[in-house]
Amino acid sequence: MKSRVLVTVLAALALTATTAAPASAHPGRTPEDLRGLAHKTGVRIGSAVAVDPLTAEADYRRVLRREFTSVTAENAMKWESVEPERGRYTWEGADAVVDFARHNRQAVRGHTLVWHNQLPAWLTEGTFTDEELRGILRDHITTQVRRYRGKVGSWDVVNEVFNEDGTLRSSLWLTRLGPGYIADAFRWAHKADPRAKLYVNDYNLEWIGPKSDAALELVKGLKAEGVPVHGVGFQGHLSLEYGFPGDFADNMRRFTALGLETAITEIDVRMHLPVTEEKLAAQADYYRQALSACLSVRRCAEFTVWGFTDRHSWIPGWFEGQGAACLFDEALNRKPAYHSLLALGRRR
Ligand code: 9MR
Repeated sequence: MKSRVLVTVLAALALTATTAAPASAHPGRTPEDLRGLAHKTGVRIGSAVAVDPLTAEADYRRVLRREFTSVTAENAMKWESVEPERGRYTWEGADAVVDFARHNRQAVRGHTLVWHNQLPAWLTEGTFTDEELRGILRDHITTQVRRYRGKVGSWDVVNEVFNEDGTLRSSLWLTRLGPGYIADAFRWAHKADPRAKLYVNDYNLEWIGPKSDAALELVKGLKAEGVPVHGVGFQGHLSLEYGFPGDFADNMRRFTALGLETAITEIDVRMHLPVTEEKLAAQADYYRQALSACLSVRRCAEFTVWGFTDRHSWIPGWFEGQGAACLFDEALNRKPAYHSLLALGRRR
């Protein structure tokens, strides 16, 4: 009995040693920037990156470099970007993001290997047999993961595979290859880079409900079969309209209990325009609660925003009359949401 207790204590100590935040010399101080927050909390703070401003805008690069410890290509690693014609790979955009990250000591999250969107026409309009299609998916995953072996630390292997009711989304992959395409994708990715952390990623997964229940069942099943799945990404596209998902942390904990990492992979908090101080304050509170949820969960590895500036955000193009969803405004001024995140570092 005694030795079991000792083993438990030692195991707990080992866990603490690998997951706890590094001790800070100034525990009571607010970190200077998000990088400081990341170092204090042990959670990577990332942003999605768009290649055009990365190439063209020095102030965009400056903030990205100063604030973030991780980057995700917003579009440049998607299938239509990297393989616009069968077997002809175009890595310029993806390489630009990875090179920037390496120069600035940032981690890279790979997004995404298998999705139903942003597929090239040669693939969606092609006439392939099921077996050919399976080979095409395997080659695509293998080529992309190998190219960035050791450079991309985590991959969103499958993205948005669920419907809201928890059934699997009908897609080219499901229809033609059957549900086994998910396990195959993880196995192929793992073979191409055995050290990369491999994730299931989705939106509207933040609260407990049919969709997150289904994700939980999926990863449970994959793990039981020995499929190399390591984490679940909660995109976190939130809106002031719908309220903050109050059970976010409890939900994440269900995944942690399976031995998985979690991450908030694409957070933004949109609002109906015009911007008011009240809305900015409410938005700050959503961001704060989301990071708090992550910090309260063991092995929440990353908190990534889907673009850091309102100057370049997908929201206005997709939700009419909405926007201002990011941490920095269009002129790259820090918004209340930014300060609400930093303040969480004070107590660490
Ligand atoms: O931000 C991306 C936008 O520029 C693209 O036009 C869009 C196309 O589907 O994809 C956006 O990113 C999505 C991400 O890849 C997956 N989760 C939802 C994101 C917002 O739509």
